[in-house]
Amino acid sequence: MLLRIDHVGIACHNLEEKIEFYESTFGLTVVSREVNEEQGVKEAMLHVTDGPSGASYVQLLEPLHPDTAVGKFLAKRGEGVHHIGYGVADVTQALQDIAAKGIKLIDERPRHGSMGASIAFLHPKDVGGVLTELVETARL
Ligand code: MC0
Repeated sequence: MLLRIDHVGIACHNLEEKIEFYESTFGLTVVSREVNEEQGVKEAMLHVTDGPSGASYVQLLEPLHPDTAVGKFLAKRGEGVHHIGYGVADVTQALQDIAAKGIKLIDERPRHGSMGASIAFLHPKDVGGVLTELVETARL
């Protein structure tokens, strides 16, 4: 069901500073920047590698307001890994299959994600404390 690690989502206070860190330390390149009002984030995708089932990225996330998923996470835990995003071929089908195993979904239906992807989150309480995202890459 899981094709690859699509991205690692990292919560930060200052997106521009963190982009500069990942560029200068690891030589990564920003391939997309977006503001996602629904998710309450300003984010950047930095390309890591391409594999047979698609690309992998580091996703840097700065909250738009304190009262957002990432804002609350930063207040409670500080900067660090916020979620793992796995690539799937069909996010609606994957959600159905995972729900049938009794795992709590945050999203019953896919939402709009970075770079036109369809995304859905699974609750961290049912995934060993890991906020888990399913990502169906946009078709070109
Ligand atoms: C909260 N918890 C986490 C967590 N966030 N555990 C692991 N990883 C995280 N990132 C835990 C808390 O520690 C707490 O545990 C419990 O979940 C409830 O947390 P809360 O602070 O009371 O917050 P809630 O319940 O209001 O919301 C938590 C929840 C929320 C995960 C449901 O953050 C959510 O819906 N997230 C999905 C959307 C999201 O994260 N969007 C931002 C990225 P205790 O033990 O204290 O009860 S958007 C994105 O990434 C898009 C743009 C994309 O990829 O394309």
